[in-house]
Amino acid sequence: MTRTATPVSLIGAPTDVGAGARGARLGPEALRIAGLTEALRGLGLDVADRGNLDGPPNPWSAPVGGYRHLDEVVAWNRNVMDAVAAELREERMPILLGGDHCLGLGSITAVARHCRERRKKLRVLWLDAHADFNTHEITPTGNLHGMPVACLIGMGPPCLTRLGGEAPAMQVGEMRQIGTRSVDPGERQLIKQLGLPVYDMRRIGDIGIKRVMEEALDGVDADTHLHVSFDVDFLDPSIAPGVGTVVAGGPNYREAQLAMEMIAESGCMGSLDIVELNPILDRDNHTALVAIDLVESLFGKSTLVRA
Ligand code: EXY
Ligand code: MN
Ligand code: MN
Ligand code: MN
Repeated sequence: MTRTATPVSLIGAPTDVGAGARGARLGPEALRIAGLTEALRGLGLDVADRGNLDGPPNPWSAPVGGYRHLDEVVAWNRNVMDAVAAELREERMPILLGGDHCLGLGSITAVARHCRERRKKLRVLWLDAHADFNTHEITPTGNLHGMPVACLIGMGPPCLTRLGGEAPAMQVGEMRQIGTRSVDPGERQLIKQLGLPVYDMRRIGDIGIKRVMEEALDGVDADTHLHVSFDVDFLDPSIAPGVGTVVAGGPNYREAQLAMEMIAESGCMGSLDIVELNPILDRDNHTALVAIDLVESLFGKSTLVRA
């Protein structure tokens, strides 16, 4: 099966300013050392590595007004948004290498604006153990990697919700959360109140990952830009221990791979985040290797052999 060389661009964002543990800042290098570029080139992709973005250091200080490191998170997300937007303008697929998941705000703000400009529909698949749907009033930690989804749909300070110039960056109905299994009380209430589409692990247990992915991808067509925000803690910790906020009871390798294969078969993925990899908590870079394996399935590796 010959593949046109889809142009993809790696963007490193070495920061953990939004996280509750330090170490995700080493994620971009861990992915490069684990062979991400070679793996994607091996699938016939045209890979450009744009290197690492710059941004303020992690002050490692206490929350102020319910936010930890707000100014630093804004600065990093602005840089991420600009870098992702530049690749989309070049018709290249941005692959953001985190870094913690607060960066999903800048990445998806750029993608949503691109979709508006190109009159494309947007669908975001948020693969994550967590809902990341906290606000400063209800957060248990003040860590902004637990808030990007709330900010994206317009709940948060203007410096975050209007990063791309207008709020909300996206509609709640454009989001599908998959793999959720750790939700705070305040988040649970907000999810119900706003109708955030969540396919949690209980739903996956009830109907299976295949049916969940069919539903989550329902309506995704050639006019849709599909953004995948892959928080590596989506995976069960037994296969991906190197993350900052492990939660037992996640998808096993084959379930995760089937999810990636179905995304690949949609042919609509236009951008990707790979976040929350924390090499400090990993062993022998194992989690980076597993993440790359699954990203290869996102680009059709494990289904190439199908007739
Ligand atoms: N819900 C908890 C909080 O808001 O602090 C934990 C959030 C973890 C977020 C990680 C990135 O997915
Ligand atoms: Mn495009
Ligand atoms: Mn997350
Ligand atoms: Mn998570």
